[in-house]
Amino acid sequence: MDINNDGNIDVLSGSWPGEIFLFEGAKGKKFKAPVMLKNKNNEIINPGGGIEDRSNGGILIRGNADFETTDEGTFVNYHGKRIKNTPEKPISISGTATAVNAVDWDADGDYDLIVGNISGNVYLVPNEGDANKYAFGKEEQLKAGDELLGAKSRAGVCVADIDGDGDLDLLAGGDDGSVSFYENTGSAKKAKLAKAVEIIPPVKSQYGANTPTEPTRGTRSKLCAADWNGDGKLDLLVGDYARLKPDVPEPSDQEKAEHEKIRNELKSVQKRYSELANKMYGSEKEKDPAKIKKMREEMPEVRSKMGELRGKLPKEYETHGWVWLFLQK
Ligand SMILES: [Ca+2]
Ligand SMILES: [Ca+2]
Ligand SMILES: [Ca+2]
Ligand SMILES: [Ca+2]
Repeated sequence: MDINNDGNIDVLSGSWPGEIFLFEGAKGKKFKAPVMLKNKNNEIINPGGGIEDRSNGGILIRGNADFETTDEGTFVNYHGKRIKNTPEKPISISGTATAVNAVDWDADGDYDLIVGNISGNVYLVPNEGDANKYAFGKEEQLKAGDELLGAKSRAGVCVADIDGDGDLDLLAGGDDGSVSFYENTGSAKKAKLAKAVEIIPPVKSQYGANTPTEPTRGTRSKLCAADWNGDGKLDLLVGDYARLKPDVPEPSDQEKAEHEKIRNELKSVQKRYSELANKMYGSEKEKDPAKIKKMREEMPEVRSKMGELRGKLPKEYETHGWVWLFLQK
């Protein structure tokens, strides 16, 4: 899609924190460094994200935020703000896991954004500018039927005219691997989505000894509609998050004994890690600055040791992102 109509294709991406990243196209099929997309009030767009005061007295930030530990304490940097983490107001950080589509939702000639997030909510971010210069307005949550659209969590949205009647419909992939269809029963200029119809069923995740040995459909469906076989009907490509048992020979008895030893060592290192984390950030907070300084030095060593030991153990599973093709009948 060319979001600013300058003849260069641009790329938009949702993210785990939830901000929408624009990779603006430049000449020669190059892309500029990504920037977080802002609305016309100069606010960074992250539907469902932001700062929330929690009932336990703490603060939850859903978005692109980082902890920074200094001698003055721990801070969180978020959208240019610096917030102190205190025992009275502890800060936690999470994300909204957005998936974004740029489509002309109201058929007025410019790209609007349709954004799904981890809560299963789907938002319209209307473009109140024009095809050459976007200016995004306030997001609004879409409805399906007469109620707010509440897809299954991790709404992997895809907007396209699925039924070929001239208006844009919505598809939402779910955390459970399912795909739901929301037919547009309004018009191209004024969309009205019907209630969800599940068109691809959920999958059952298999763990441990049941981890699949062949590629098997996974969870967190992410969608793309395209006419794959050129019959005039849009087909569906579904990306996933799946597990697969690694194709490696059974370890020998000697290897098994060695693995057991490593697992035990790993357990004790993990225990030390929890102790440190608890004393640095958790309920048993250490007050002595000298001790805190020492722990801050030990933490990365312990973390790196855990990584080293894990690397020596055989993997129980590999994660994959398969892509599945569903042809429209
Ligand atoms: Ca462009
Ligand atoms: Ca539009
Ligand atoms: Ca349609
Ligand atoms: Ca087709």
